[in-house]
Parts: sequence; C-alpha cells; structure tokens
Amino acid sequence: MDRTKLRKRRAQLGVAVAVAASIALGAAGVHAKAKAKPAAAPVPLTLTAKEFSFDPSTPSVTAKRVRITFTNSGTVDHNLTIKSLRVNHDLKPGKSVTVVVTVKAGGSYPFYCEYHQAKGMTGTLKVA
Ligand SMILES: [Cu+2]
Repeated sequence: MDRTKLRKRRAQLGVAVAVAASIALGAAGVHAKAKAKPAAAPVPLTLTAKEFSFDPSTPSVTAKRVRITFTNSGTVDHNLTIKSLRVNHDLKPGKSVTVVVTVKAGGSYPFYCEYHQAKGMTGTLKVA
C-alpha cells in the first residue's frame, strides 16, 4: 500500500468510527428514555358552566395532574380562568374543551368565569 492509499484508508476508517459512535449514543439515549419513570396519568375532572355558576364549584382531587373537561351547558358564552395555573378558556354554549393542568403543590386554586365573576360565577379547585 502506498502513502496515498493509506491516507485514504485512514479517512474511511475515521468515518466508520464516527458512525459507530453516533449509533452507540443513539442507543444509549433510547435506553435512558425507556428507563425514565412514565408521568402519572392525569385524574379526570368534569366542570360544567351555566348561568351563573360552576358545577361542582369546589371540586377536589387527590392528584397533581388533572384533566379538566370544561363544558358550557348554559345559553351564553362562559369562560374558565384559573389564573395561578395559566388557564383561560372561552366557551360557546354547548361546547366542551379539555385542559390538562399540573400543579406544583397541594392547596386551593380559585377559578372563575371572566364575564360573570361579579355574579358569583366562581369556584375553588382543591388539590390534596
Ligand atoms: Cu360565565
């Protein structure tokens, strides 16, 4: 083998090593992901709005991830605002929306309808 051929061979070997290394890294990434603890499934909570209240108005859950199905069974537009959880959804009559919230700590999370808060359309989500 002359010098030129040898240099070419080294270059090819370098590419092969780089490819093998990236495959190994990729495999390690997949392995780490598979080992990670899966996030707990959120607990379901149904919240219904009408004129002019939420049902239930003081729901309580025992998990920190909650899937809220918010339904407007009234005849006017309503809204669900949970300021501390950055939730703000307008909802037309007869419509539903699902939001998943994650709270950092147990406690009380006040919510209200932006349009009818003054009419007492408020509630509190209690997280154990
Ligand atoms: Cu409302």
